[in-house]
Amino acid sequence: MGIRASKQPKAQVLLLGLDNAGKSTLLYKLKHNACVSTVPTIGFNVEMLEARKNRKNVTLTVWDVGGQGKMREHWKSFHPDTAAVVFVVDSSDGKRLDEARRELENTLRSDQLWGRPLILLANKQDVNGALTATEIKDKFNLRKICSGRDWFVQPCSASTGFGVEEAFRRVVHMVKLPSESGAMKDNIKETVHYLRGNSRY
Ligand code: G3D
Ligand code: MG
Repeated sequence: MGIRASKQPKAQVLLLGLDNAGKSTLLYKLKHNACVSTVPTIGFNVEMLEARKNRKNVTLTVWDVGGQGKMREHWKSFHPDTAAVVFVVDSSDGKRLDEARRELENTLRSDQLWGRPLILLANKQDVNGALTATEIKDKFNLRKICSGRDWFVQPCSASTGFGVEEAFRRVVHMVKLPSESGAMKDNIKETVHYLRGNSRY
């Protein structure tokens, strides 16, 4: 089983967004279909999710990196080998939209993320008065800041599960699998090692 698993195509997905956007809630909803109570992520969470793509089993390694101000400088440590970026926005928090947009723009400027698809999740759609996915798309000027890459905006609620499966399907559809020659090898151990070596958190 271990041998078969290691031959499966793998890709790394980076789950980003401001603190409190709902990243960890989303990750655990995807992994366990459960609504778990979260605490602010200090450092990162990582989960491996299985999916089917091109009639093959694939493994997506999803990194959920803490979104608090001091953590954001570490986001770039995760850029190498990222095959898709999922950016989670709290659609009910209009006051922090500009801050979220700036962080997304900074992320997309990274050379290491050139051409990688972006899936923007307009989360917390269950909250009354939440901005719609279209409003967020327009406020973020996504058409402009995503030129040169595939992108998609998905409304969802990590709490209720609304839109979460669709979001995952979209990620699987858009993620570019590394060549099976191992050009982008599974590097959880290496990345953890790197982060520990550079860690100040
Ligand atoms: P983060 O990992 O992006 O920092 P969390 O965010 O997943 O820790 O979630 C932060 C808070 O938002 C949590 O509430 C969580 O329950 C809530 N949340 C996440 N997704 C949704 C959603 O879709 N709808 C609503 N209404 N709330 C959501 P607490 O109260 O535990 O801080
Ligand atoms: Mg978190």
